Amino acid sequence: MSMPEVRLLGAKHSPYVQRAKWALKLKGVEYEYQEQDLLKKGPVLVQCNPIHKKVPVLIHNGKPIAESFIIVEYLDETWKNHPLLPRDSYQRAMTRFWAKFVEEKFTEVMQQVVIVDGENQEKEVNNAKEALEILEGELKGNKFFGGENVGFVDIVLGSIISVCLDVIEEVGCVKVFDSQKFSYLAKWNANFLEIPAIKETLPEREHVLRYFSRARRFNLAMAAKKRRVKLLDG
Ligand SMILES: N[C@@H](CCC(=O)N[C@@H](CS)C(=O)NCC(=O)O)C(=O)O
Repeated sequence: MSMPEVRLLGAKHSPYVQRAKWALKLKGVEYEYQEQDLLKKGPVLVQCNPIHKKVPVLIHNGKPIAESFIIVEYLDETWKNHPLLPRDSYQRAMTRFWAKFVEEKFTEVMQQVVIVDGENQEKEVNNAKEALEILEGELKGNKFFGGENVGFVDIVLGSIISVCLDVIEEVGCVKVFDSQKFSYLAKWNANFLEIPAIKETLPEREHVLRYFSRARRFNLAMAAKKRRVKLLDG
């Protein structure tokens, strides 16, 4: 049996995998999806992403590509319909700047919000709100960060706001997003979720919830254990 031209190694809960799924769907690329067990990584994942051993991995004509940003850019360069990054070099650079901003100042901060407690959590919640304020200012009244159509920044931000935010708020018992304060972003989220290719490919909330609940329990237990060891060491 011949191998499909495009394969995606993923995990149901993963916001990073979601980016690749959305880019593939928006471009109408047919692919075979292969769910990976991240607690017991199989040989295909290890071979295809030997450095990080993480998902997503896109395999195109037998050649693997890792890292969600790189995958989305690769898809955009290979399938020209529904462009996700602008053609103009300066606009492209700006798009990359904002995608990097979202990743470092929002996605990574929200990953912390869900696994820490107390003062540390408050600090991270404030950092996340600061990032949202900046994004609210950047979006202004535009429909999407990509203009009239969904683009790279929308996909990156959507993978966390539209997929994980309310789950993180529930699991971490915090409130980060105020839809009155961030009214442009709230409208943006509603517009984003209206797009058929986006809503048809959303992960089930239950998988995302299970993943973040487990991550919180595990990290809080590890932190408590470290505190106990420190106390015993005097
Ligand atoms: N920077 C990577 C992050 C990917 C990532 O963290 N993937 C997680 C799933 S949400 C993973 O594979 N984790 C397995 C592990 O850390 O061992 C990307 O953008 O693709």
